[in-house]
Amino acid sequence: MAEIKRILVANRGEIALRAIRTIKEMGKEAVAVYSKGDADCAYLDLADAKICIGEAPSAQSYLSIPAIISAAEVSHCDAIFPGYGFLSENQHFVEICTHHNIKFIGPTPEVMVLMSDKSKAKDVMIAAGVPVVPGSDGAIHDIKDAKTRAAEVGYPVILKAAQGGGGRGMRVVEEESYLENAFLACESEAITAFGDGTIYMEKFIKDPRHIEVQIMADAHGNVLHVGERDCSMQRRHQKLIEESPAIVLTPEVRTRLHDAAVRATKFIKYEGAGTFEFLLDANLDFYFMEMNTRLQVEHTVSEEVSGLDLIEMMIRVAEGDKLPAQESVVLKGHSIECRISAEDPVKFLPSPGKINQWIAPGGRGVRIDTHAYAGYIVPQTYDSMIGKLIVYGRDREDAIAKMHRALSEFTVTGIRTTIAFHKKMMENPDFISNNFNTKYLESYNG
Ligand code: MV4
Repeated sequence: MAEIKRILVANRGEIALRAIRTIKEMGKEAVAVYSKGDADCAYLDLADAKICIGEAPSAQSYLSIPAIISAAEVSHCDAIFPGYGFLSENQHFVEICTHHNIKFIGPTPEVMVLMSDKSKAKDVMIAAGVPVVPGSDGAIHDIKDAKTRAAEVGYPVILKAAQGGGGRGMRVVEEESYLENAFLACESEAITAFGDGTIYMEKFIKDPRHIEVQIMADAHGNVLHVGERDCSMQRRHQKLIEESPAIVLTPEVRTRLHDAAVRATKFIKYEGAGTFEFLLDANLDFYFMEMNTRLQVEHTVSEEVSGLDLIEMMIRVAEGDKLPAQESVVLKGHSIECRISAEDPVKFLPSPGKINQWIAPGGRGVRIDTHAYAGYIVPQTYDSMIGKLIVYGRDREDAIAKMHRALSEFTVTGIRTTIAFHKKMMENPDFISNNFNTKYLESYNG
């Protein structure tokens, strides 16, 4: 492994800008790629070069392996930073990068594939000694098998597609009479959506919290955790608010959670940034859910409480550098992130268009990661998230106060945004008292 000099940023929007910033700070060169739908994005001019990679639809640009590889070749990049989404978890892309002598800043394709099969990932976690939800121990083969296993596990159960994840391809089954239909529906949905009808079963955990651990691993077997995040404030499997630390945890449970994630990372010989997602039940028992083999949107709150730049660490690890000791990672204070989307704040329907006015908050403890500005036209082609407002405070109360203050300063006109939703949430007694779980927004009516 050698020094990386020029990095192609294979993504768009706020994360592309976020990566360009770190690359420049490291004294390296950044090459931006853009689709015809993003040609007017101002951040492209912050890169050392920009290359058009195709038409606005992602399939013809950000998801096109030939387009991205060609861009890296013609611009003489020695590495690619994938960001999240798009090609970030595509094993073929990683293999092709390697064939072209371009360093993919992330894990190996083998571990990526292993973690993409949620049923296999679960088996690996059992072998690593990480707690998992009791269930079928591997795939279910037919309805008879499903009935036997559900009787052992106890209703309610949840059927999950092995290739699912992020909430796709799941079915909750309350009692045996619903099992047959649910199994067949889940299987055919999985075949349609993922080309693989493999299904596994788990005991259904009621009203869980979503807690995840940020990890970082180098090529020498050193593994760090960068604390945990509470991402329970979600709507239809879209995270809206994330924070670190998860104050619901006791110090003892927190330590066990971090240890489990580090143990798992070492067991699978992981390299780069990754996240272990856990379900946390009302007894504070945690269970491995899935591993994300990429940097996530909400990595920012972990950066705030640790003072680390996780993209810098990813790049250094890709260069073969050794990670610092766990003891050097000092987690302090509290950070909250609100995802700002071009959406109706009540119905959450996309609201693309031109931003007329953009008055961003600032001041102590306020960070905004966004590629948006006054005059920017939010395209309808891509995800509606246009930025992230992140605050850092002494403790959760201080962070909420800062977030409320920052949201009050934030003025965006021309499009609708989720700013109003977040402002209400910062005044919501359940949010303030940390009394919510992943189901909270299903019954919430503003
Ligand atoms: C579960 C569960 C309850 N019990 N598994 C949703 C995303 C996918 N990764 C797994 N998910 C769940 N798995 C068992 N055994 C509840 C969910 C779940 C959920 C989890 C995290 C955050 C939000 C959620 C919303 C609905 C369901």
